[in-house]
Amino acid sequence: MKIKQGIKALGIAASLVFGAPAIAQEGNAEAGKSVFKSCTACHAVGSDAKNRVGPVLNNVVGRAAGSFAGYKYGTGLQEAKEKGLVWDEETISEWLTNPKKFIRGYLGNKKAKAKMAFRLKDEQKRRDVIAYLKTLSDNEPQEKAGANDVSHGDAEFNTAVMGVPTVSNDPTKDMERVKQKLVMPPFVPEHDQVAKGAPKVVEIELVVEEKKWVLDGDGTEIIALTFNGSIPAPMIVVHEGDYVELTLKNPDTNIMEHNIDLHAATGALGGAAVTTIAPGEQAVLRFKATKTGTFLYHCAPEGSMTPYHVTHGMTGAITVLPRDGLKDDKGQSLTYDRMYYIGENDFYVPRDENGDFKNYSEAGEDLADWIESMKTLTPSHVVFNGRVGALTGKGAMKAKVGENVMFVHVQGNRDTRPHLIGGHGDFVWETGSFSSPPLRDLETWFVRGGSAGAAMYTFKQPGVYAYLNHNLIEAVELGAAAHVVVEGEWDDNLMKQVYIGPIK
Ligand code: HEC
Ligand SMILES: [Cu+2]
Repeated sequence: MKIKQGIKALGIAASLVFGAPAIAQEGNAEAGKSVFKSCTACHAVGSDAKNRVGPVLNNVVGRAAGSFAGYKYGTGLQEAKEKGLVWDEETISEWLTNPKKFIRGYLGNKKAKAKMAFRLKDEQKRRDVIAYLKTLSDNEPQEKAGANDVSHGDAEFNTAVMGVPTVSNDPTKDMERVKQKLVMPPFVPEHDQVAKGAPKVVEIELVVEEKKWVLDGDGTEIIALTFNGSIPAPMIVVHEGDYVELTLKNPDTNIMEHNIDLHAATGALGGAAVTTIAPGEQAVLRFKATKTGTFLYHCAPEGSMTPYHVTHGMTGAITVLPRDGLKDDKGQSLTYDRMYYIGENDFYVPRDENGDFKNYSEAGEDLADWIESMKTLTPSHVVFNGRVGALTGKGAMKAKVGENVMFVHVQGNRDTRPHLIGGHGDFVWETGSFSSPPLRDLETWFVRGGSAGAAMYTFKQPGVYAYLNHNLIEAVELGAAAHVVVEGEWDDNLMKQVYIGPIK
């Protein structure tokens, strides 16, 4: 007899003697109810429960896999349903240990997919949560709705409203197409400030990378979620009237579902409703850039997953320039010599019982801890360009005296207040809108969480300038600071150290 079978046989024998089930130890439904909190980011239960990121879990023990009405299962569970998989304590436990591995083993297919990006590694917790699931039926009252009930727009988008594209109704069929080469922040893609010729179709490709990411000099690490591997995601630059044709790819090696909501786009949750893709899929979204300004874009899957993805790095900016370029408050043309792009992100790295940052090895593993920690609204890190000090030293921005520099600043989540120490905002589009006149001569400007803003300054003195979030605690203690190294001649007329020394 093989060892495994032996253990099973012993289990059955024991259950005959003591009346215990074949599973080694009974779970505790009361404890399981509290474990289930980590499932509610994606699953609802109770009489009025609706499908969320995952299906409703009423009666799931004993239910055919992949069978809850109205839920779009991944191909793996669809196939498993065909093969007759019915959830029992043992299969749910294996699924929770590692959904992908379980489904691959069950189907004997190394490429089978599971959409559930979550694992419950602790065996006792698995038993407890399954014991809790066994107590649930359709007649249970709905679990008290938490904040995670509020999804991003909470709309089941009906693709029927969008219409089917055909060659005859394609407004872009005769338009020139260009591919925009995206670059790493704080740099921005090459672009014309005044548009040349007629509106174009600008093709953009974003690839989601879930990757290890170091946040600070102590080596604090998270599994970041990124567009194209950078935090912030790359800047996109187009002109008003252009069509953006964006290809979003979610490689097979990823664990989570992703999508994109662009604040420059109109309808369908900014595109999020029609771009949600599982690992191994891609989506192509086309939208017309009708509003000028500089805008946030971000991932927005559903419920708690939206702030979770946003606070793991999935924010970027798209700038839509007026076709005839930027104007000052009197309608005169304004041009810049260079543009820099600062992405500010707040992170909420969970801590262990000693107060040390916890470490995780896979995307989604920190989900339950992270949701708890982000609900404190107390970030562990607030940084520019993804890590403390990224835009200082070798990474510092550069300029010359006399150059007019445009700074675009994006924050997907928290309010921020950019300030250039020793300089000013000559022209500031605080809200990001270019159809509103810029404010003049600001000391500090305000960028609302969930938006991008732009400020222009002509440097008049050389030196190392700090560009920071003027909540100085966030800047100095949490990391929201950068440097601009400016070369040129010092102007004594503007400032001179007249004397320093003992009191005379
Ligand atoms: C990050 C979101 C997420 C979390 C957290 C999550 N799940 Fe899931 N779950 C899913 C998704 C998505 C599916 C559908 C999988 C598929 O179609 O491949 C799923 C499917 C399931 C299924 C199969 C249901 C069916 O109808 O076939 C079970 C059982 C399940 N989850 C249990 C749990 C439990 C228990 C927890 C908490 C310990 C949990 N899940 C946490 C997203 C999640
Ligand atoms: Cu995402």
